[in-house]
Amino acid sequence: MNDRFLKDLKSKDGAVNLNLSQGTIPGHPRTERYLSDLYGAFRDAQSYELALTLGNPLVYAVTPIEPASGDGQMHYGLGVLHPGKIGDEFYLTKGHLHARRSAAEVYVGLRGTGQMLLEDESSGESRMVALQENSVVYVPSHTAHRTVNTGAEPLVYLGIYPSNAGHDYAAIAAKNFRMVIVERAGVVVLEPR
Ligand code: S6P
Ligand code: ZN
Repeated sequence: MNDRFLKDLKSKDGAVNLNLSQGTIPGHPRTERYLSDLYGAFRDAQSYELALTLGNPLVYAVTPIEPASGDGQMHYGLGVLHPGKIGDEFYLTKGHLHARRSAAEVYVGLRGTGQMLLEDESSGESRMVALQENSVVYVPSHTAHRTVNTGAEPLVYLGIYPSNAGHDYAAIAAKNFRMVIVERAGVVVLEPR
């Protein structure tokens, strides 16, 4: 009997149920990221410092589900990224590369409107791809990825990845993303940092 089968037997129906209005998975702990956790992520440092003097809101939370680990196993996480802006930049996630660079990931949009900022590690080439309800975004291997909420309601999504992908936040903290996603005259655009 493998781990997964044992866990399924312990839950009522073998399924994990998402609460899309809250962006939570009832019964599972989540990791919360507040504005103060996003030091250095926004281009506009002055607006970031000013916003922090007014409060420290929850920007996003992730509920990871790790049924089993090891070769061939999968993990996934439910993300909820709240709407908001710092200057003209939309609320965003820290972003990361996978510690195991060959690990790709599939994002499934469940609610809200946003973009994924994707940056190829070796060429630095960037693009934004819409992430919204019923859309699927493939994050290739060797690609830094950050989620951005460009809408007025919470952006809720699943990220599904190999169990051994790991997270490398240090590489992003050291040099950040090359581009930012901002609003210009009501239009969401990609601009150089
Ligand atoms: C994990 C996956 C997502 C992110 C989530 C939060 O590989 O990409 O579940 O963890 O979007 O972003 P971050 O950059 O804080 O992990
Ligand atoms: Zn990832």
